[in-house]
Amino acid sequence: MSRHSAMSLFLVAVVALVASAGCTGGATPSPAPTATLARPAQSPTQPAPPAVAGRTSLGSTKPAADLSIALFSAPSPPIRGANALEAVVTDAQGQPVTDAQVAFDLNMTNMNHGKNIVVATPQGEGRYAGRVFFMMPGPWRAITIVQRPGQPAIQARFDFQVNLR
Ligand SMILES: [Cu+2]
Repeated sequence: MSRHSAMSLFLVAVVALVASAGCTGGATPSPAPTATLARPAQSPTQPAPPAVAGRTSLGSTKPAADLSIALFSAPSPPIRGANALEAVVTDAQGQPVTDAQVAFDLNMTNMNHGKNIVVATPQGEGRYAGRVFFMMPGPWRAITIVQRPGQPAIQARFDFQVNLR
């Protein structure tokens, strides 16, 4: 509980960093051209992402480019309303990636709620957290956009269920 409370103190800075990161801006949910996965990574060569107490893993990527991205939520599982999402980004050597800008492009998979992009705040150690709001229970997706300096943005798609409560 205290962890969750702490999460609620994080400020979500809205900056225009993802305008060219593959968000179409159209009326339909973006198809996430580089979408990789919706299931837990099973690569034995990649260290498991750090366990985050009290959170549910929403999955992790096979390495996209040379990065692996794991996504966690609190509460767990996610519920309608306010939630905290945290992406853990590691490189090909399993080291935390600390120089990225990370954002979550959120929508339902069975209907369009319009553009909803939340910029995550770096927490150190390759962790990036953001407060998100799910208006409805049901099937949602979070396209996690990771932009490193001087490199093309990487997108990883996570599909998951949001509970009523
Ligand atoms: Cu909906």
